[in-house]
Amino acid sequence: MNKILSRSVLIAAACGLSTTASAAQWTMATPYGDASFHTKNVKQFAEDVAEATGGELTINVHSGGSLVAHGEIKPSVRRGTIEAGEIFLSTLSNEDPIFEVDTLPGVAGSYEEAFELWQATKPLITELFANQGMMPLYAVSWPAQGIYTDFELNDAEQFEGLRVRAPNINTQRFVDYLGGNPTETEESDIPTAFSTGRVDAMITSSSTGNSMTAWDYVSHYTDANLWLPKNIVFINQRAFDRLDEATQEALLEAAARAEERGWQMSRDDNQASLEALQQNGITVSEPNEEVAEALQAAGNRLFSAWEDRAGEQAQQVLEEYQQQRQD
Ligand code: PCA
Repeated sequence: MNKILSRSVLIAAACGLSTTASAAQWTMATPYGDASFHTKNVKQFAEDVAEATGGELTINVHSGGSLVAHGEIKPSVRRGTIEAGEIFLSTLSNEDPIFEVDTLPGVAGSYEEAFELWQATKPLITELFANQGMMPLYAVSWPAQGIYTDFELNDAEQFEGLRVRAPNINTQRFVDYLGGNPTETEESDIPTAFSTGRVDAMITSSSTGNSMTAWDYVSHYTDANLWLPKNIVFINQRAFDRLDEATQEALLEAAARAEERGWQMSRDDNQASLEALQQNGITVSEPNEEVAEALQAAGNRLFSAWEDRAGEQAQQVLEEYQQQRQD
């Protein structure tokens, strides 16, 4: 054994690694906590990768924004400070309107449609990530978004002046159009936002309401089926290129499985979360006609504002998706 090799074997032994000295250790950051099904899925993905590569690649997942704040995850992966990240895709809307096409009402209102929309937008999204030296691995939808309030929402006037927590800019616009006062708040900051009285209500999914114990702050969930927004998991391209071919293949294969598993987890978690909300005393109902009309009107405005902002490419992708749906 030559000197350099014997040294790296020694280092590997010192680090407790049972694999070869060339084994890669990746760092991954996600803003979502361990109670989220997305985080459970990505941790399973990391385990699958370690197993399939015999430890040639290990991915250490740092959840709940503990290592990198949400807004810094993509820049960090781009720079290569960390190798992998997960984010709420629509938070990239200031870069390109295609990223927020899954937070528009009336575009995809079911899991089937949301998945088709992902397939339709994937090539352009992949290209935009590639332009910045990154590669998407998979994307998984949250359950449909609805509205949490501490009163029964039965009148559109109730939105007037209501301080509503929203997870992205488009949802803030939506709240604004309804007459409310939107505040962008990270999922992990939801408890503080309510307990300090910064917000009265929030827009999110059954899943986030459940994992953030919404019953501590609100009493009603209006299951409005607004839209099904996605998280995306992506990596630094150079880090990928440094892996040998077999490891690359194993990684991509595990990612494909994570995507499939994740969409199913989302459906299951939606059911389980709706039950958990009710068991903990939250009244779950669909919007009444008047509220539904107000949501529809705000949604229409949101959609036309998006069309005005969207470039030709993004509009074309949406048209192709809509065309496919009609066929
Ligand atoms: N949960 C995340 C994003 C959408 C969702 O359902 C959140 O509210 O921050």
